[in-house]
Amino acid sequence: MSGGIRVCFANPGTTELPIVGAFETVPGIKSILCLFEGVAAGAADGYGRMTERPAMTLLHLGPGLANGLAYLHNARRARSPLLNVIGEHATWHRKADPPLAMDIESLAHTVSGWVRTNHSVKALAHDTAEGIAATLSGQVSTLIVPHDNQLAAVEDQTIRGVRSVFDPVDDRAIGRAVNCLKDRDATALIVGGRALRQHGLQAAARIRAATGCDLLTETLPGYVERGLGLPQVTRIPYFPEAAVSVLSRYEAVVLAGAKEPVTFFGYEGIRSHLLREDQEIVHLCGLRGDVVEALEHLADGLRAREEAAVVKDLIRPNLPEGCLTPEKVGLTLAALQPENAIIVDEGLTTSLGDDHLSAHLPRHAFMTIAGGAIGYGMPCASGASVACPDRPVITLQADGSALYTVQALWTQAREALNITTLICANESYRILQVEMARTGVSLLGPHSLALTELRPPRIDWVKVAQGFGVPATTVSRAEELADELHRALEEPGPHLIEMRL
Ligand SMILES: Cc1ncc(C[n+]2csc(CCOP(=O)(O)OP(=O)(O)O)c2C)c(N)n1
Ligand SMILES: [Mg+2]
Repeated sequence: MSGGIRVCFANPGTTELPIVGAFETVPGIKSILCLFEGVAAGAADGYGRMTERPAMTLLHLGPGLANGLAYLHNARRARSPLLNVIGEHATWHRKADPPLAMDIESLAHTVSGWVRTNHSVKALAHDTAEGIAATLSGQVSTLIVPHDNQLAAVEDQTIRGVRSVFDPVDDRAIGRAVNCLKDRDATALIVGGRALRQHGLQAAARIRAATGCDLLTETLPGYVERGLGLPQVTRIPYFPEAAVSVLSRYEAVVLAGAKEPVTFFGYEGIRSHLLREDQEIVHLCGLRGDVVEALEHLADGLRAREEAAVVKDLIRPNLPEGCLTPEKVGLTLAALQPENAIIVDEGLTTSLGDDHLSAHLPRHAFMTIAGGAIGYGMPCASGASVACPDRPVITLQADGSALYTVQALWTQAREALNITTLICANESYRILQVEMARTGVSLLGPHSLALTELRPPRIDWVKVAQGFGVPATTVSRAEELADELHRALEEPGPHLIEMRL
């Protein structure tokens, strides 16, 4: 019946109550209450990133979906499989234009690769199967089900034919990539999407060993497997000058499951596209293609050997001491993160730039904000932990972003999830201050400060966390952070550590 769906992150209303009731009789789907639709969407995103299988959200009409959109946007950019199920008013009632009525489909199209309103009970199992299948190539599906169709008896409850469909590998594109990597001197392979998981990365490492190309990825990949036995993949830097300086050294780049790199914002005098016109770009496969298979074909086409050069030595940094800085936070995390950790990075200005340590650390999963809509960290960590309850999850969480979806802490406590949240309490929207400084503003005026400082009043993160049922402490020195992180990782259940930066 469930078509492979195991978990539903939900915030239901009256128009979804028949589905809530159905969970009582249909075994196999765990329902998890999230106290804001953005938390439900972000959690389903985290679940999808970890498992490559969709979780379901259950959202209430247009307003419920609207509340989830920012985090569905991140899921779309992360290419997460995710199924939204949204209740609609009963078909006969919709015409009356009741207060909560809204154009749900229009909202859904902004984030979904597949959208359907169910028009008959007979088609419900089929619609659900198609919606789930569409998620499997890495996209959001939205199924809108009118209340009367939810209530009607369904004869055929079997959800059949849930298969993933990738575009076939294009041999001519493989040939072009082989020639490009052989003939050109300075080349880069930019990998994205599913290529950032073990098999794709191993194929990429073979290609690098055979051709000497560099391995790069997008600035904000949705999911990367990192650590011993995997090649280090360099993220293209966030700021355009640094990104251009990394990319300008290549004669040619091959894009494998990644889009052509562009700047985050339009900065005066800087091109949107980070590659110059004279740099050759070869598209190995489109975003809907099977990028892992394409990379394996490319490696074979280059006669790349199986044993590729990957990092094998564990190197942990020494634990730093003294007042906490962003750099010391990164070092402490690298020194202590356990085998198989899941690192959810929304540290923003506290986390830019400690990637070079990661290849020598134990295996871990690493996730970023992908679509840039802040507040994804704690929800995404929640979903990742539901997907992988035995793996320790560490969320590096900027303070301003945390406040968008802070209710995720309650779900973490209720579900007893093994998540340690490290709040980067710099008490400001620091990145906006950095961006203002980039435009030449050296001293922030009162309006700029009013809109970028998070004090007064100071947010007391220990009380906030405790209020949601999560044990919490505060630290301001690196030694304290190491002690508290160690303790939090030892104890089951969620913890929060406020890092005063
Ligand atoms: C949903 C959404 N709203 C607003 C923004 C604009 N924005 C980007 S970063 C930022 C502030 C981030 O501050 P914080 O999370 O404290 O990180 P810091 O810069 O201090 O490291 C804002 C408001 C956004 N990217 N997404
Ligand atoms: Mg901040």
